[in-house]
Amino acid sequence: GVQTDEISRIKGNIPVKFTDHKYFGAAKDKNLIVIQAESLQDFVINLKIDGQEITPNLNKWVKESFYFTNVFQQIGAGNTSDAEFIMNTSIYPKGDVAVSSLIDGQEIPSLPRILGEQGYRTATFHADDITYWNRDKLYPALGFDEYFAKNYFGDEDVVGIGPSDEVFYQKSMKQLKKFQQQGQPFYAQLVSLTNHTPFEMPEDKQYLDLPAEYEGTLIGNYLQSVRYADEALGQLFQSLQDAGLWDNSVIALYGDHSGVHGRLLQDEDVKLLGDMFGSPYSLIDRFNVPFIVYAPGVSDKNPQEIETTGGQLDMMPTIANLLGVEPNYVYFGQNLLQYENNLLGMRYYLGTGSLFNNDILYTPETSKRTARLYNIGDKDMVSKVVNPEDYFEQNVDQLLQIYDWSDAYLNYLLEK
Ligand code: GP9
Repeated sequence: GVQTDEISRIKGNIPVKFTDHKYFGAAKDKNLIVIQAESLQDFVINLKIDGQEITPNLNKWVKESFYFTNVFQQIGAGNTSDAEFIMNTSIYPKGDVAVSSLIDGQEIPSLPRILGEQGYRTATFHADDITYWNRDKLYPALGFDEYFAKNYFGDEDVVGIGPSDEVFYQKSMKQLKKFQQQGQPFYAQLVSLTNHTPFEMPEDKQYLDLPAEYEGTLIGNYLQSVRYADEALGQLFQSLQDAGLWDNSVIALYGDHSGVHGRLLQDEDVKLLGDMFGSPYSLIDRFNVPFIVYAPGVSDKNPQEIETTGGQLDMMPTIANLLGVEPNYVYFGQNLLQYENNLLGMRYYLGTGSLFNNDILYTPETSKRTARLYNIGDKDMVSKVVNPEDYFEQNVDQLLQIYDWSDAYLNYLLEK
């Protein structure tokens, strides 16, 4: 649509047809399995502590995938549920209020709806109570045919809020196999749970041998918990292979939001992170979530690490393009395999008007004219006071227009 072209232009791209990309439809009619990984930050990928990988299974998998290394969270107060909303719509969330709390009976244009029109069966899986984050309203609004929540997953092997990721994936697999038997392509979203704050794992689920100074700290606990989440993912990947689903499914994974942040993060934790990275823990590290897309016959033949800056809004168009389905409504992200430039906003966790492009994160402080500026490449803070016009070709007000359009569109959808 016209507005989508205008959005591309504002981001600094020459608009091209969605269908003109070389990978458009490269994974046509494949199943789609999208894993939303709780509290997973990008820095753990390929990180080692005392020679031990934190995410050995993901590290292996990124080598046969498209791995987007500079994707940032864009959620608002709705945290995990906002991430689900963004993934399935490519519309900006509200910010200071969870989108799901405003939903009651509306029909939101979405990936489940457009895949449903293509003959896909759609389902979403999460082991918490369905009313948490108003998901009993959110999922039907997003057009999922079915959802599987706490009632289905039970209370076996509970860690923290719910059943362990191992149980979650095993029980989800039972349904995926049923879908497979019915011969209809499916879209399944799996929203994991175990790697949730405070990240305290029972002894038998701790796989890392941590250096003494990490033991019992937020960072040590987070690394153990992520290591467990990765172990469970490794089991899921094996099950998908054993079931014969690996070769006919696009499998995508992303982090919903940061895990190490806020009041729990003590000075000693920041130091431990800096020691591991060899550079200070910055806002870039905090908001950078992994986004990984595996498309059989496509990404495995030409695996890539893609550095284009992206946000959670970009995940839906990127995946839809591979599947060969063009969204039939206004969306605000872009296919990250197609466009090299980007411009995306974040609010709530950073002041409204915070923007990322390929080079910098710009975050206004007291006014639009003073800001902190971080370099995406080396993650450092560049300067305390900057004039955005020196860093963006576009005028900042024009950039913020994208928000206004997204908000106006969402308000219209919510009022219907
Ligand atoms: C709750 C779970 C975690 O059901 O998804 O949500 P969060 O606290 O991360 O928003």
